[in-house]
Amino acid sequence: NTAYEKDKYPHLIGNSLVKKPSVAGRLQIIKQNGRRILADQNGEPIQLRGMSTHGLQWFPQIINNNAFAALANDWGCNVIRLAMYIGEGGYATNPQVKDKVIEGIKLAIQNDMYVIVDWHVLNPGDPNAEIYKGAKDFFKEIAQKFPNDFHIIYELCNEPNPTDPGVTNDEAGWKKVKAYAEPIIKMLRQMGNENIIIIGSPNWSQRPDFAIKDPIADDKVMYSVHFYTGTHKVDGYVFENMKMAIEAGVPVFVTEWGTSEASGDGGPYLDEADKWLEYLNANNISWVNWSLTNKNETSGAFVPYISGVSQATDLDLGSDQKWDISELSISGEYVRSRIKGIPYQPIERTLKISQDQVACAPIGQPILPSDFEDGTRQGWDWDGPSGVKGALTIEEANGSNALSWEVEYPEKKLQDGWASAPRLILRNINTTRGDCKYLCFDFYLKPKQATKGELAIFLAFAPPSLNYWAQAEDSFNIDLTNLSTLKKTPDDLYSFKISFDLDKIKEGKIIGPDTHLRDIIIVVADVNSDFKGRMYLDNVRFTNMLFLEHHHHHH
Ligand code: IDC
Repeated sequence: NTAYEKDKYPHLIGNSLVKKPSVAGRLQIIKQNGRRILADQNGEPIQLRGMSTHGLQWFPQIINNNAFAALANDWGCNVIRLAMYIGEGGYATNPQVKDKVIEGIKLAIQNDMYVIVDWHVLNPGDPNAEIYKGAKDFFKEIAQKFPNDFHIIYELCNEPNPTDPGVTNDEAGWKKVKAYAEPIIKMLRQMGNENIIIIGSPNWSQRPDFAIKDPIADDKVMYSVHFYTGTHKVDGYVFENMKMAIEAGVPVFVTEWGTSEASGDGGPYLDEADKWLEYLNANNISWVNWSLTNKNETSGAFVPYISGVSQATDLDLGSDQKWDISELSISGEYVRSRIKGIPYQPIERTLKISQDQVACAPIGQPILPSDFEDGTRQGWDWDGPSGVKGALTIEEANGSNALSWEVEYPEKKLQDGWASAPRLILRNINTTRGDCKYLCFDFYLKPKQATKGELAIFLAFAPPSLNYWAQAEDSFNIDLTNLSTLKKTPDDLYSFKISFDLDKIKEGKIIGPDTHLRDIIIVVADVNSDFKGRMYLDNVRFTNMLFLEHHHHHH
């Protein structure tokens, strides 16, 4: 029983160039056969292989010594990437996330790994945008704390992209990225740092080829390439740009790639990953996989929480410093074997769930108001990251059809309350609010158990013009401790009339009468509750008529 990799993808086996910093020392770039590749202190080729954290503002728990030791020893990583988002609740609004980066650098050094400090430019897409103005001071501070430390690799901008204010996918866009990066490189060099510095490129770091004609004048600068194997195929656009750059002598570093689609979810697409890695390994290109999270998305390396199916893997794994393979996701198990250079022989997974294994009502056509009277889900479905993926059925509630599902929240609470929540999406409804002030719906509970905590219901839209995310400011909270004081429907359900004020949207965003709303998302999160039972949703609609009943909102 020989491993399939041997004949088909010989470069997937073995890891002799994946040298640790204690052996390889200070990195440099050497010229070999017209190409420029990464080398160790002796001028011998080296390949870095490792993992990226997820956004440290969301998953800081991965910054612990046991996890780093497991990655260095059991996984064989010689690099880890610390992804510090700036937007999306990152450094711009939550500067303490920097402390996680500093702690991560120390742990990487302690565990004999190189460490990439990633200024995670994502939204907006221009690294010169106002929100990113702290970049220079940030890198200065890190460089002062770790002067010329050879473990550190600086990644100045994760992914320049067109999101407004963004950079265009052309030479002009590349010039903007250069104009951002050059003063920071100059500062770091003047402070005496000889570290490798990595720069992203337009279109989500898919254009290292711009550096063929217009490189940055520094012999320790590399250019990142990012790909997701469900979206970017070998011989496709990203691959061809990368190959062209490599063959023209541009030093390339894959600081982020995933086995999923570009969204971070879908798949995993492992056959395509084999093809990419075969090329990267054969051509001495270093790579880092996205990402170290137990979020319910396929690119995540750890098993997520899914109600009735799996418990989330603890990112702080304890003192045996080894995650059991069954605690890794399919992607995590695959990537671990690719980092180690051993055959990928996946374990049997019994806890697999797929939409077509559960008997859902037919999905039907997206329509508002959603009254479910035609017996279909009228377009409603589980959203990708939903913590509940059981059957979505149509049941009678209070005398009419409603969308319904079972929920059981985990006993051991996750840091992110949304991760274990049922999360419903009405995709491609492509509607507007018009002159309506509210989005309303009827909601029912039939608990098997509900004695403590709260449920918090959230509403969001995906408007293309607002970065596909606009979340209602208020949540609708249901206190489970006093359920018994509430009146029930004749069919024994607790009944709630829920409304969201569309003039109150987070982050100062505005949904105008004509704002195109692609999707509607409803999340029923758990706030320290023990809720077990059934939920029902009915009559989702835009309206100006508010219910008369009293209910309470929270911020
Ligand atoms: C994704 C995360 C996802 C998160 C999203 C938005 O996986 O959980 O909701 O960001 O913040 C990138 C980015 C990286 C993305 C990743 C997957 O660098 O931040 O992470 N991706 O979408 N570029 C291409 C894909």
